[in-house]
Amino acid sequence: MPALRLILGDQLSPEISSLRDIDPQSDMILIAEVMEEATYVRHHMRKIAFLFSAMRHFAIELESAGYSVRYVRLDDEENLGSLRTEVARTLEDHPEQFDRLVITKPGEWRLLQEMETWSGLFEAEIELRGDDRFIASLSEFEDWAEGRKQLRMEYFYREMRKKTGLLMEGEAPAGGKWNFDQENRKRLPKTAVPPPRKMFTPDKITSETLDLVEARFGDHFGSLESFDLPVTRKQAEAARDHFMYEILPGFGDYQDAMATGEAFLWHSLLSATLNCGLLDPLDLCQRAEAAWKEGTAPLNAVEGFVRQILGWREYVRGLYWLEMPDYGARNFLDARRSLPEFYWTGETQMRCMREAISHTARHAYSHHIQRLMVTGNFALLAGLHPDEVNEWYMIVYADAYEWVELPNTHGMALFADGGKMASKPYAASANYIDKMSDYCGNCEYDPKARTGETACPFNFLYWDFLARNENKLRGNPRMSLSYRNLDRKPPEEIAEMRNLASDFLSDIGALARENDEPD
Ligand code: FAD
Ligand code: DLZ
Ligand code: SF4
Repeated sequence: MPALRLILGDQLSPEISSLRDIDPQSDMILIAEVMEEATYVRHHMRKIAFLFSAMRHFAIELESAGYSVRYVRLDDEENLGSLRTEVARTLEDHPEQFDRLVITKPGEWRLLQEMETWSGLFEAEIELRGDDRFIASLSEFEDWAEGRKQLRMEYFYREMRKKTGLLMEGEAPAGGKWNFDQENRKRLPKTAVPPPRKMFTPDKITSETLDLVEARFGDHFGSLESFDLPVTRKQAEAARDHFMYEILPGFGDYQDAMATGEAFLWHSLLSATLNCGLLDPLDLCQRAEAAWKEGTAPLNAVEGFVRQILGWREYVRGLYWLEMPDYGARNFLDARRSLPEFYWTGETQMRCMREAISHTARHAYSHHIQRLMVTGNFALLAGLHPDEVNEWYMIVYADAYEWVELPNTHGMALFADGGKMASKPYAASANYIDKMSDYCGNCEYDPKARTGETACPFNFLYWDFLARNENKLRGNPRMSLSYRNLDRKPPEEIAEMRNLASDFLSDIGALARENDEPD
């Protein structure tokens, strides 16, 4: 039965389930750049350019392998603007040729829901296949989650280590410990120089894509300047190998560090190519393990890296599909303020926020601790509405798809799921940022001051956060130390900090949204 096979922008893997039984003689692959996907949120310009260029290169890869590919460009005059209409147009252009439309399920609930309505629209039978480019299947995750009150990543991760045998010595974890996190929290020494990165000069295809994005999406957030991302499988593999040999050895030590002007440090920068299918997660973990076995990278670095992929990445994907469609609707802390403008402009006196937002605008990237403990922590402390914060994270990062963005933002950063994912909110005062970075030394605010003109906003917002959410958080055993500290503060100081918080939030335009229903 001849089939039309639809490949989405984040399905750029030749082994994807929708291509598995392809017949090159009779079947056709459809890949389409469409306005609907490019604008359902106003993605960062770099993210669109990266993905369109990667899609175009993937089409060539498939053609070179002997497949028939219909590639629809965004500026194709006939382009009807959505995946559904492009499927319809292809089927109309090839009457009675295809009995089946084969698709690997998309990574976002909204699109899956839409595709599930397509069967009434087309004569071709629709076959939606599972996405098995992950190490754990969704049913494996469901089985693990079944009957558990709390879904802690650490326990899931241990199961995954046992299942794959990665970093295992028989039944025991390599090195006698499951987790080397304690060794991975070093502050960056002044003399440390982060390693140089592999950069990829745009070829003709990428240059054309950059022109298209500038013309069509020039008013979206971010910049296309010095575009150097890997867009082919070969380039993604070169970036992967560069990471494994040159960068992985230092990955662990400075995993939580932040430094002025340094966007990348020892992070892998592999998430965008991994999430769109140019790299494979199990292969990455195996290569990292091999580096440890060959003695080129220490165990704390390799375990830290493997945990991010085998643990966190698999876990958030399982959680997303387990909890959708309701996951994003919860607003446990009743956070109601709107996102201040500086999340888009970076114009704020808070040095740490300026750094994180400027890296984000420039690279469509910032590393995990900037996402979690700077922009995420600020949003949590300020009580910014989860819908607005989730949308910002979906827009600004080249690696953002809802299956991975939503649990990280809604659950981990904002605690909006009430503790499904994290055992307590990742709320922190300036002390944490000061410890893990050199930002505070260059800031107009004083990280030690809680009150007064130069008090760091992370301080008074932190205490305001604890006081404001007391009803919901005091009973959490992991918050007891924080509340004991709050109890020790003189009431006048708390009142002063709460006033400062209120004035500050008004000044920056983080205003309470009107007409919001309580959770
Ligand atoms: P590295 O630090 O080198 O880590 C290696 C790999 O591990 C990453 O490439 C990534 O694939 C994986 N990984 C690490 N942490 C996580 C995690 N928490 N969840 C899932 N995978 C992880 N990651 C995304 O891929 N897309 C997102 O939209 C996204 N949104 C986030 C939003 C917030 C608020 C937070 C706190 C984290 C978010 N993350 C997201 C997770 C993480 O920050 C990024 O995966 C990481 O920063 C990507 O950079 P890297 O490739 O250099 O990662
Ligand atoms: C993110 C994105 C963008 C910007 N554009 C397209 C596109 O034009 N065509 C396409 O097939 N996919 C695109 N994508 C990726 C999809 O949004 C992604 O496949 C879904 O969100 C499911 O994860
Ligand atoms: Fe950020 Fe406060 Fe430090 Fe300034 S003093 S960099 S605002 S934590």
